[in-house]
Amino acid sequence: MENKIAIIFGVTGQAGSLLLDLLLSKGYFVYGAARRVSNPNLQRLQHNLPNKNFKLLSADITDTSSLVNIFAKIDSDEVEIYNCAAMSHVAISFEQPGLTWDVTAKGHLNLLETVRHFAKYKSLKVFFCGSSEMFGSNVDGDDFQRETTTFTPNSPYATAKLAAFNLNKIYREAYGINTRAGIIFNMESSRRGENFVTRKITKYFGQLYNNPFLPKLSLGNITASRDWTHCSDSVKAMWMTMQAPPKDYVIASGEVHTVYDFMKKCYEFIKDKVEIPLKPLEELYEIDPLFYRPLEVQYLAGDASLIKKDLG
Ligand code: G4F
Repeated sequence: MENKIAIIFGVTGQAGSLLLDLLLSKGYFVYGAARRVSNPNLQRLQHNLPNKNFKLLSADITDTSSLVNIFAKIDSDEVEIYNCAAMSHVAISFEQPGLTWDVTAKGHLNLLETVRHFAKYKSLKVFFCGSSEMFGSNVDGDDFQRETTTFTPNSPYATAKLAAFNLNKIYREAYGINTRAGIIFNMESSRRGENFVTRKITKYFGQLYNNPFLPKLSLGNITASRDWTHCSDSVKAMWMTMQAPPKDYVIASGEVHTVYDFMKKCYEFIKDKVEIPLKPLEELYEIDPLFYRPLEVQYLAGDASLIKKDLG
């Protein structure tokens, strides 16, 4: 039997690289599209580089011609396209809103336009990584966010994701493009970038294990609540939506914790394992306003019952 074919944009990131692992394990042939950078950032997919079912291609989602070049190279009539490419750090989007929009919003538009033209010759399916940040601070009466909850984005990042999410829907309805989106709540793993809060905290406590005299950990708003899912589970959900008719789904755990709770859990995890007793938790961190955002999403809680009902 022939391999199924997939393209992952943003393959060097956390979600893209875990999706690559999943698709290769399912027997796909995968093209990974990555931007050329002077310092190679292939750590997350190093183990897959020798795999004969994986080909790394140079492309940038902000450059439509590079997308056309990729699609023209792929000699298959049926392709699954996953767009995980984004400027994904919410705080940084306040400092670099233009770049955030170029990559996250315009980038997805470039992809949709390219797919629209190639759809005449090939059967292409698209998945877009939308974000729970699109809800901003809006929750339904039961304190959950779901597919029907009104979006009230409050960062440049969230507006860019919402623009792309809306375009994705418009291209499905206007041109019949086989495209769907996940409204994805926070995804975490050991591959998470170190400037996201869970990895920043786990890295600190990992180092504290070896050196109990580390300087304090500086954090921002530790009262924020997030719905965290292991990213391997989130990418599995992405793949499942791709096997079903095109429809947008919340991808979430439904479990909510504060950043402080997360840190406390990490502290408790290593407390009994270290040889030199640790200081009390309250003496190990400090609040630095540098890590506050101009606007904060204080609470995210996803209701994933629709995807559970439709796709199990
Ligand atoms: O880990 P974070 O930076 O993730 P955030 O902002 O929730 O965004 C992530 O999840 C979104 C989905 O909901 C994605 F769309 C997005 O791409 C990204 O993957 O921050 C989590 C919370 C925030 O409330 C933040 O203010 O932690 C708070 N926080 C407190 N101290 C901190 C810090 N965040 C970071 N990054 N660094 C801190 O020192």
